Amino acid sequence: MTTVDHKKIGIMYIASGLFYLFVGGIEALLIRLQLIGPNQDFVGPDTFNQLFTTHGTTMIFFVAMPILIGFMNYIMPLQIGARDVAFPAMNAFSFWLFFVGALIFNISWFAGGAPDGGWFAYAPVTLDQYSPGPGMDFYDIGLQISGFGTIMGAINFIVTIVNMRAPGMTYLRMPLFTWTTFVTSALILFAFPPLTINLFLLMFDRLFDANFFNVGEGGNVLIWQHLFWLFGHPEVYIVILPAFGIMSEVFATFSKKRLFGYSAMVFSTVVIGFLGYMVWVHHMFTDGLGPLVNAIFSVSSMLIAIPTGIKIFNWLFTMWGGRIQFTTAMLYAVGFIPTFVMGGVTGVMVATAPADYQYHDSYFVVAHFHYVLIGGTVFAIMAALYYWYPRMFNRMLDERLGKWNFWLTFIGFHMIFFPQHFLGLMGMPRRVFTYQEGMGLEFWNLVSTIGAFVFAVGVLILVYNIVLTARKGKPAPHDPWDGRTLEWALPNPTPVYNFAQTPLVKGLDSFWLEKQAGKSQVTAAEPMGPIHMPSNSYLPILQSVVFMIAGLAAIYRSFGVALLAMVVFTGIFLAYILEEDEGYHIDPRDPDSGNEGGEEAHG
Ligand code: HEM
Ligand SMILES: [Cu+2]
Repeated sequence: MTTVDHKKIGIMYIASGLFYLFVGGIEALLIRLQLIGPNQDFVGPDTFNQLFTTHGTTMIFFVAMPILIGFMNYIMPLQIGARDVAFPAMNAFSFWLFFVGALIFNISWFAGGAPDGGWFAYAPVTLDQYSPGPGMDFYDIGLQISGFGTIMGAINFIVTIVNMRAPGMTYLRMPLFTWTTFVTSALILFAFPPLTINLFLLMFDRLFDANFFNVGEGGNVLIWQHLFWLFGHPEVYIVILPAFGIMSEVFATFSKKRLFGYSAMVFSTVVIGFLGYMVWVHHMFTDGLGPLVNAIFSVSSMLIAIPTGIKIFNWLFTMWGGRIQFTTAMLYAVGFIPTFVMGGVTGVMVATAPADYQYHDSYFVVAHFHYVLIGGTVFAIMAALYYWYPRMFNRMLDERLGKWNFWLTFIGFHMIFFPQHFLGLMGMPRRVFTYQEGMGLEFWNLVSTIGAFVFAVGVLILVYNIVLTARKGKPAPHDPWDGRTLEWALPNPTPVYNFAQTPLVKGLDSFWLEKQAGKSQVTAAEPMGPIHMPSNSYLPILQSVVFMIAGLAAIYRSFGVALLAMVVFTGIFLAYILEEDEGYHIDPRDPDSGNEGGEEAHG
């Protein structure tokens, strides 16, 4: 818990994310049970509102983001030949802020009611007049705290990639996963501040009776929507770009070919990142902003289909003529293509402003974004787990269980969400806790709920696979997939200092190049010698806990306590800055110097 090692922090992120996947998954199953047939009162309207709000928020902020950030933490420094991220202690602090933020958000279930204003928390519905309980305060404070962690994490990754690449690792030799980490971090850096500002204004409205969103007093609710989607749309690219990165690695590795159109892939990543900022109003077509505004945002949204199409074709061409191995990771990558393309097609449909008056706030939109979020992000997370597991835990996940895992989640997924397109077109609105008999909605809702349980069984198989592997999995070789990038050049278990000698990079897919040249190791760029390591620290966790106390105190309106906690927080911060800590040195020639990483084998 005091660690500052990027690899352990990465695993902590992934483990927390998987835990919340469980929480968010239960919420989803409860939602589907409520909708299994017409006029049900399984959970009732109030709980239903809380369920869809916490489900959405949890899945985006506490599942998709931390798991992807976990992989970035573990893998990206290895791919660029670095020994850690640029600011290891700040990295730990980022993790603990995320952790306590997620905790605050979820405590709400046991402390007076969960938030119920939707993941987008539209004002004025979320002002205290209309959402009286503490629920939206938990949302507001929880997301602010975890958001600070995310922003710091992004800065850390950007500095790492700019400054800490091994000699020879030029920008256009960076693996695609590193590239997408880079662009995603830039997106976070620009997208999270609007959210933070919004949450801050909402906090003032709720806690201190300010009137930013109170129309009666001259406030403006459109501001919330603009700032939210100025964050919210880039956010969807924040969770899809790293997924594209993962898929690119998996396609190249299991086709035994260099990624087709590497530079086009990099270019389209950057273009998608940029365009991600130009389209936020497509979430607001029905606000009545006028035909010109709608037309501009319609066109800019559709433009995104172009770089995305480039990517799809490059992945297909990577497979073309390759020696394809259908491992579980590759199955997820292949299954991702048609699934994600369908999500993209419905994306262009909802981006057609006049048509969106019909689709908006219907189940059609729910189908759209689950096709991209599950078919894209979740499938990529699954692929990444199977692909990088041997690197992270020294064990191979069982491939036979992996196939079950894939097919059940793949079939279950389409069973849940394909019918939702029809439900939407038949007029079933989102976020409504029930529907009447005789409107033709019964059958597809039933199919959808059954699909949810098929999907859940698929995920449980993954859990079983992880438990089984921890108990009796065989030790993995250090390069089980005949990998192409630097992370596979390291011994297993990964030494604490990563590379005993910083590698010299000679081209794209540098480990592959060395193997082609008949070598089993990468060329070193420095002589063997002692390595400087940062010390562990308990301050990041302590500081985060103090911040959590401040947050909870604010939610309970004990402003004195909150203020005191913030003073302590600042005190710790100063103590940390003033503390003189030189770290320590490790000599890789010493036989058991790298073994500390071995503890991770047990999960
Ligand atoms: C070609 C690409 C895409 C286009 C043109 C597009 C367009 C749209 C539009 C117009 C909406 C608003 C629909 C409405 O509320 O009536 C929407 C909603 C949404 N999209 Fe996409 N989208 C695309 C790709 C993606 C991707 C890649 C993701 C995520 C990985 C995503 C996630 C979402 C989410 C979460 C919502 C719902 C937000 C909410 O109302 O709660 N979209 N999309
Ligand atoms: Cu959008």
